Amino acid sequence: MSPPHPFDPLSSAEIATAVALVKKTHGDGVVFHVVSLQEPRKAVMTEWLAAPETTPRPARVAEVVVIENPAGTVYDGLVDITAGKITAWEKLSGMQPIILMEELQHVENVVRNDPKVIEQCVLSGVAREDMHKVYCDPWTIGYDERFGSDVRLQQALMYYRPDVDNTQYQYPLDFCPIYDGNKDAIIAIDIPQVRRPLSKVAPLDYHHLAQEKRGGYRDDIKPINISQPDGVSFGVDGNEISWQNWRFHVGFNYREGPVFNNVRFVDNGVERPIFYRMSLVEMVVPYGNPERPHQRKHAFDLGEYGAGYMSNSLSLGCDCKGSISYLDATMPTRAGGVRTIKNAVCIHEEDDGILFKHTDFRDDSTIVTRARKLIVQNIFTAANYEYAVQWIFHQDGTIEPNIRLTGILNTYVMNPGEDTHGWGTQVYPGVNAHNHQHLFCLRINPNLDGGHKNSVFVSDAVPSEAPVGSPENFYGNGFYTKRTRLETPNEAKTNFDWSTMRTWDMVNESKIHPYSGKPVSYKLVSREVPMLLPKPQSLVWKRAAFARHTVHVTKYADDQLYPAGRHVPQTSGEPSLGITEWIGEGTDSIVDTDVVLWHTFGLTHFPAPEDYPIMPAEPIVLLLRPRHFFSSNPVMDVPPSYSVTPSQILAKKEGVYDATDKMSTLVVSEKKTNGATNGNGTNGTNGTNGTNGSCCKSA
Ligand code: ABN
Ligand code: CU
Repeated sequence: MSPPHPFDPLSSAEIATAVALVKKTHGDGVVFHVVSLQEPRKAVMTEWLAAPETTPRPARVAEVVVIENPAGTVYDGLVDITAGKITAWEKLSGMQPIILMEELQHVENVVRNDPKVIEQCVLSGVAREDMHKVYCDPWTIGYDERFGSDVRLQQALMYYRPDVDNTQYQYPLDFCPIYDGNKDAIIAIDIPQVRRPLSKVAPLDYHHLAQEKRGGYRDDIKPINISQPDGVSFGVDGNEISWQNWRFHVGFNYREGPVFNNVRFVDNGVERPIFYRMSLVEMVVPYGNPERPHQRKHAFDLGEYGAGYMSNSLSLGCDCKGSISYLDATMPTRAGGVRTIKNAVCIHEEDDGILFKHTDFRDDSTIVTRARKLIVQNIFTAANYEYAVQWIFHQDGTIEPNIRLTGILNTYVMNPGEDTHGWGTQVYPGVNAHNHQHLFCLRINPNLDGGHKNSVFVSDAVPSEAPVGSPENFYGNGFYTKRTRLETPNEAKTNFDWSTMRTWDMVNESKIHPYSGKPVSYKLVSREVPMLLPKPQSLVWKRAAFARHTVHVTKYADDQLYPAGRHVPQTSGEPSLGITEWIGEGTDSIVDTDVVLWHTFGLTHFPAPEDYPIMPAEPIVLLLRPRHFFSSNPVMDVPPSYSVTPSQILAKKEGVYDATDKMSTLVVSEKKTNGATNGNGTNGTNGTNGTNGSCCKSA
């Protein structure tokens, strides 16, 4: 068997080797929170990538984070799997490693059997014998100053299901038990001053059984299918993907889910590096109700729980439609076993509308070319919410990170007629969904054209500074792009500016475009960029420093991956970990060097009844666009559906290029209405449709 690609995730055998080495040295009392590839150091990996045949293969190294019980001591180490030895082993204090689903699931049993919790359930209106109908979503506590960071804590958000098929989020309970993992016990219960008994409102459920009782499903949707009769146009070789001119490696880890390494684009036969590494590295979901204990409700879904750990097994024809390739993910279990998430990533193509088109109004000469896109998707479930993360590669060199939020609102019980004080919305009788934000952090390490020396600029669209009537701007219409190079991490703390439609350019200043005279660049276009609403000095502001600005830029360093810190549960934000530590004084030069761009984007969610009981997916779209990168439009060699030149029109169409899709069919409207009667939606009066060939011919 060929050795793994150095960016490949650890295999089951490698996880087993790392676990065995740790257990041999540290005993069977350890439980495993992380056993994951430590990607090769960039310097070593860059050498290997340049000459894989002749350069020694980088060692396979596992990052390992364990808790040694019964003391609950946390260790963070490295295991060199190739050499078969532990190479680093550090005892941590006041830090809690990522929380595991196994830990969360256990807490539900604990709360059901805890006498004080039972007492509160009964007070809320749950029958004592119905504790099996009580559920909880245990969240890591976030940070609670009463308990600090030394003991491992969870806050149990409590719910009730009258029937096992009822969604629990419509029956929240009003109190919140605190679970101590070291003691394996409930150590406190937060009880609000105003009590809110269990809602007795009839359920509104979303599963098919509930819908069938409500009258069933609509019957006016005809099938729509993606058909690729000649197979797909992408190649999957292990974790290396090639599609059209794209080449990249997709890794996967417990925390980020998919990781894109060594992203290149073949331009006229030459492979041009674009990004060394690109991934989602963190997200924070702060809730906006300041009343205790809701102030504590904010989740770091990647750093505290792990997008990889929470990944769904995607299924054919549902999560991904068409001709699909899948990648499995191999994760450790707490006991040191191996768990495979089948189909954790799906890869497929879709039609993407028109890539380009032009018709000359004089003579109907025309070209129309359809676009195709490649989607690499991962979906994870973070308790109530689903995040469908799509990385969409376009033929023109654009990469589109696209996240669809769906799933269920996090809810709290409310009394009839209760004032939400604006901190939430009654989305259903008795159900208060608090305001919150979903803020993601994208990390990009560019290496445009192989240069590990890049800079970042902000681009602002601005009017001329010269006043109307001045010689430079006499008519007042002048405007231009103001490009400002970000010289230091302090200067690079930049925010989206609606008034200038600000974008950010990652640039290789040593490669100048021959026509535009501008350096090759990739532009970040992102407009869903709410500012962090928790105030400066608030707990979230301190813990999620990456979310204070739309963009940060730091100098590259191996291991600076996670902007809220390597171990996120129960950090106090004092000091603020991750990006603030790395920025330090913020005065080092970030010009023409190996840089990392951190981008925070997302949305502020004011829940509404339409989000209930399950949210229709809401998309967030960003674009990474080549600018001054290609000599001209890089997709002119994509075969058009239809092309006819002026001379062919004059010569009555000899040699017309016609590759129109023979699967597409004409739908003729049964109803004849005045004016628009030709069935294809065009009115056929200006001569541009119906005369220039089969592509645009009317019926
Ligand atoms: N959204 C916080 C969360 C994620 C996973 C499990 C529990 C809670
Ligand atoms: Cu939301």
